[in-house]
Amino acid sequence: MDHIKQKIIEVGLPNAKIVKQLAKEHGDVVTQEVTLGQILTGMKGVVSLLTCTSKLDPVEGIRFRGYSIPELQDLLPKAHEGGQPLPEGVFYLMLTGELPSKEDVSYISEQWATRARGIPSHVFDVINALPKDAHPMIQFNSAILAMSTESKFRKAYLTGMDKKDYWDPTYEGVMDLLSRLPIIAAYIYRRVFHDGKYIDPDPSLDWAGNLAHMMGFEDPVVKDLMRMYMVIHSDHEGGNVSAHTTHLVGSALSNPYYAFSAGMNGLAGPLHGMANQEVMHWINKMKRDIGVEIPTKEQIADYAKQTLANGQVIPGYGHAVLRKTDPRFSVQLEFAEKHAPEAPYIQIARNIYDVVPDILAATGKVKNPWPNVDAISGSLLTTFGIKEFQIYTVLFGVSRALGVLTQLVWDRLYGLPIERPKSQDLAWFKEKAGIK
Ligand code: CMX
Repeated sequence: MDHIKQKIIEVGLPNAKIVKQLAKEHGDVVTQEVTLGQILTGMKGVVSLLTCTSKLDPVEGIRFRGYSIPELQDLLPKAHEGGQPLPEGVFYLMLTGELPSKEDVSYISEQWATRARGIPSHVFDVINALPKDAHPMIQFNSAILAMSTESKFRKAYLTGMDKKDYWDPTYEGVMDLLSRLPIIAAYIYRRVFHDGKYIDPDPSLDWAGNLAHMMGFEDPVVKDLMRMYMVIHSDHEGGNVSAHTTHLVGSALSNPYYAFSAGMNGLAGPLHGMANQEVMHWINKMKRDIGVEIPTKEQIADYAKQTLANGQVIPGYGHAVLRKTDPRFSVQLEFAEKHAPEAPYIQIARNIYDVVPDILAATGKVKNPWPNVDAISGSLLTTFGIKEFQIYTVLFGVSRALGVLTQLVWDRLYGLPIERPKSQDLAWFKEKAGIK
């Protein structure tokens, strides 16, 4: 048995026992009261999920199995001295709860390079059947669904396996899926934006370095940017739309491809993962409307106020949980300051950061006026040559797979049941509020 599976068994089975014990012997413990307001504003703050891969603190930001992003930059193995951590490392950490060695990370890189070879040809036929101008997320999500013909979970399930072993074929499917996503993403990118001139994977490269290579980027800085992008977007605990959807659909024992593609349909919403594209739309429209290359802070402030007056959101700002600048924003700004501080889009992103929080705070209703991960990711990618912003959410999706699919393995290890919250009609809400 592969050593990662062995590790999952060692760590996972005792925890799975505890989860069962909690549900059975402590099921009547009251954890919190839920208000009408919470139910009607998207269940914010209502603890209703068990997720161990990462935890989001409103002020401090995300921690992966207890480690902050700066800590991970120190502790995870890198492709080269002084570079960014490898996404293989954060995957290992989320999956096993332990920091990986260099060998663990190389093992995962090799596993993914080998498994990537198995994409059936009909997956590319499905992509090619779509119009080239279909949004890349439509192409990406369709390809993921088309790959579910390969589901090892489905095959194992049909043989009538014991439910305590569900996690095993789920893990196999997750490893297959993760290995193939960069190829699918790069294929869509080259199909849509580079006349279908495809570039073969280089099996000697790491997962994210290979993605940059297959997209057509050989600059070591771009490869490092891709590694950072893949690490920081990988997970944001369990309640965000892409994670929660993957979990919910997976709770019906749908195979990992079904569950993940459902999550990706949620990521494609402009309030979630497609905000990175929306930010670039907003910036470019502002440049066009004002007629300058780099709007001043005053021009940005006026434009932001106009956006709000038009009843629109300022993309890249605000968050359902965070109440401070997102550390995923800060780490990207740091990268930009190091490699391209004077690039026009970096100057614009910095100027927006200087003026927009005060404007949002002044509305009195925005709970978090600070930038989230999407406020600068597009500006950074554009600066380094990945200018086609319709691909940004696909890249987010490739990264998010690391977290939500790890969560799915753990859902199956814990034996979590089908999810089924209760709904009520308006009469129930009125009665609770004492409205006649
Ligand atoms: N611009 C304008 N208004 C905003 C705003 C923003 N950036 N962020 C919040 N608001 C508004 C909300 O629309 C809401 O208005 P109404 O009361 O009129 O409906 C009010 O402020 C209160 O909202 P909130 O409780 O602060 O925020 P929510 O938890 O409801 O929503 C989010 C969170 C992210 C959807 C919201 O901040 C937003 O729309 N931001 C812009 C889109 C964005 O960047 N999304 C990416 C988030 C990160 C990710 O998931 O990838």
